[in-house]
Amino acid sequence: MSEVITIGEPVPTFASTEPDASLVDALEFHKILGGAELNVAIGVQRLGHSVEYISQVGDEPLGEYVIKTIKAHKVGTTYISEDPDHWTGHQLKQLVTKGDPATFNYRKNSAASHLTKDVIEKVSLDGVKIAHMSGIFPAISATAEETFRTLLKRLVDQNILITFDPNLRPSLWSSQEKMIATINELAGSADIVMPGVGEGEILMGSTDPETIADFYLKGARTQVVIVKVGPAGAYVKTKAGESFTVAGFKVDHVVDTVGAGDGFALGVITALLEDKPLKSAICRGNAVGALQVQTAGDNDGYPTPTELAAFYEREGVSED
Ligand code: KDG
Repeated sequence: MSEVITIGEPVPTFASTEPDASLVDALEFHKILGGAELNVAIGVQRLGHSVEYISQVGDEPLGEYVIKTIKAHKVGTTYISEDPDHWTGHQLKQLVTKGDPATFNYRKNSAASHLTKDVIEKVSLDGVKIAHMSGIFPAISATAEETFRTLLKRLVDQNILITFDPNLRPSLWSSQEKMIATINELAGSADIVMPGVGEGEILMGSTDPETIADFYLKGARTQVVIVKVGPAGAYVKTKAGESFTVAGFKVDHVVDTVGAGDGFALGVITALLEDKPLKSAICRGNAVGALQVQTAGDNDGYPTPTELAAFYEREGVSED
């Protein structure tokens, strides 16, 4: 039994250690583990909550590395299968001194892209309070999309609270039209939708947080839309008509932006698990995002409860 469940593709990443070298020219890399939904799972666990991660890896060294690392993070591995016929998807990542790093995915035909829906029937949802879903898994193959939809249906049928992060990865989709149509449709099954303002522009053509929120609030199940507006924090609107902005934290030195959105999601999720009000949950989302961008690695900055409390103290902010 776990409080949180998520499904995704783990992404062993070869991260360049040469500042601003292109992925072509960089010669030295170190191996880290990312994957948006896995990042969320790692951070949820670090903040003291139990979580299961559904996925599939190859029966080769990268697959073994993934399972070993996930176990070390104490994230549940009950629903991670091994596929003897396909390799674990992976990625190259640039090291940049400014802006977002370039990445390149080796994920076509990966083990996770062959995860079939029969695994979902075996998943126990007993005790699950929140399911975190993102737009990446349905992008990686038709099989993965079917598996994702099978899980989504079970979650909806059992009335489990669903958070959804569009997590746009255009290079993984067969076309931009398919990406937009699928993500906008899937979002309607989530209780809480968390797009970034830049994603809103691509998905529904506006950079105005309220317009983006109104668009996703039309979703059948959606009760809350949280639009991430980068360092400015997040704009929130609920189906009941309440709206507010929660300011972000100022970060003097950004080391790596990757994993900030996942940090935001896990901050919101863990605060909701602790019955915090929505405003406090958004504040925690902003805090975890701010901590994450100050470290290298896709999930290294996610805090323990003690580290989170120390951050709030330094900032002179109270979550409640
Ligand atoms: O959100 C962070 C992820 O982007 C990263 O850890 C790996 O690119 C990745 C992905 O698509 O999951």
